[in-house]
Amino acid sequence: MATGSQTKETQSGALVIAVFGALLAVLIGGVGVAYGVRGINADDGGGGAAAVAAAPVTVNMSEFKFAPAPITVGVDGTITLSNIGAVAHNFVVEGHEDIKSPDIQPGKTGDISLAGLAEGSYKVFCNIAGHRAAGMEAALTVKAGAAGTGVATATTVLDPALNHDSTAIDPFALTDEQKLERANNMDEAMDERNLQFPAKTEGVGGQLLEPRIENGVKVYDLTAEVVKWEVEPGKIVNAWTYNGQVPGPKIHINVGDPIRINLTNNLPESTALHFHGISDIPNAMDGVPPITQHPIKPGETFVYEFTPQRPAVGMYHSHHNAQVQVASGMAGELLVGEMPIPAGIPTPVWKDTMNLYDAGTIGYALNGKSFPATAPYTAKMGEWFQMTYMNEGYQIHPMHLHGPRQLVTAIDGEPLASPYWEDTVNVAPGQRITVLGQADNPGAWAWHCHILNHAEGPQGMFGMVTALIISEA
Ligand SMILES: [Cu+2]
Repeated sequence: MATGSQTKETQSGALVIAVFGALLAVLIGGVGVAYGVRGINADDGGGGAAAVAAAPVTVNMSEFKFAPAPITVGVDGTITLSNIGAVAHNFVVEGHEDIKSPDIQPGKTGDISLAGLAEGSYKVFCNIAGHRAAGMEAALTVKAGAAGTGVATATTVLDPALNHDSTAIDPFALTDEQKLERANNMDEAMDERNLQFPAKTEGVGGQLLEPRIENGVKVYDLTAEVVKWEVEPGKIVNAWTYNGQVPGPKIHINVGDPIRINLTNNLPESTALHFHGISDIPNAMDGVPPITQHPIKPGETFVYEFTPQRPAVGMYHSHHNAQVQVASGMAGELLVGEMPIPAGIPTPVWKDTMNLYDAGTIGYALNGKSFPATAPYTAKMGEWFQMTYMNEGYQIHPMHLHGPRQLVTAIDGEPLASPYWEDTVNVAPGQRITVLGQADNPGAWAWHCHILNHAEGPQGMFGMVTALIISEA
């Protein structure tokens, strides 16, 4: 009778309040931080009329430096920060941490006012984890009448072939020795990042969820909640999750299993759960507000109940404000039955799923983690393995495995009559593509999205990159 009903979870009311209290604290904290940021001109309204504002100085930010460096600016000056790099950067004055820009995304600019900073010498740096250590700091001189001093040297050379290098230096004009030094610096910065793989982070997504059996029904409890999630070392985001995991817990059932999913909404907004790829579902269980159900309000629990009669490679995900909720984590796998293995191929030693993320708070990631925190896969020579890609992002991702070829055996859970070989498998948003591979060449093989700005830049590898490590049998 509970099927499809929306009930207030009175027992967990206290918990809901506690969670909301915590969320509120986070929100208030966020506001506090925002107010703590000084002098960021969102727009300035045009009517700033700052009495004697010095002319702005432009500082380019890239991996991992400020240019020009040193920076000279007049008293009460303003610096225009321009991120010409490939990842977010910010600008903090050491010892005056209230003078801090927000994180400025690649391609964006923002102004920071140094009003109140007395004449003198300072150090500035980017406080994003690892950036200062990689060299992203510069000397800053505040000097009366010096406004504009920095501008003259801030020549911008924007050329992708130069790795967005923004200094006034033309790398092609360097001496051989200087070129080598430049290469060494860049390679060292890349190594520092790349060699962390596989880096440890807090939190593991996609853990198998065991059901509770009630009168022959497999019962699963899912809670939609926002948690702190470490995407890569030091990069902690507000992830929108099921049970605090990105991706959500794995649900594996057999064909004909009656299942019940109790979804409790602890989000600060409504939600609903859709079972993507499970086609033989009662319409009322399809999870699409307002067409098949009312949105599940904060604090409410909705019960989904159905019995799949066909094998399926499904994804469960939010179907309410999905652009935010799904992209920021709220997705998981729902597998019904087993994918048949083509004749002549032995049973794979492992079957796994790679959930592709590319947006929201998670960004470019495999199974909720971004390189170097992605998990490597292993196999011994001769072994077969099965991977199912599931795309929960906004974009297509051509998934490329070095070494073993990929035998595409199923698309969206439908086994192919004629499986085919590819080394790069396009996975569109919403698609599930299943491949088999055989460990046939020992070594550590890169496994990554081949849209290169999802995978590798001047700072090294990032995002949608992992590895398959094949050892001798
Ligand atoms: Cu991609």
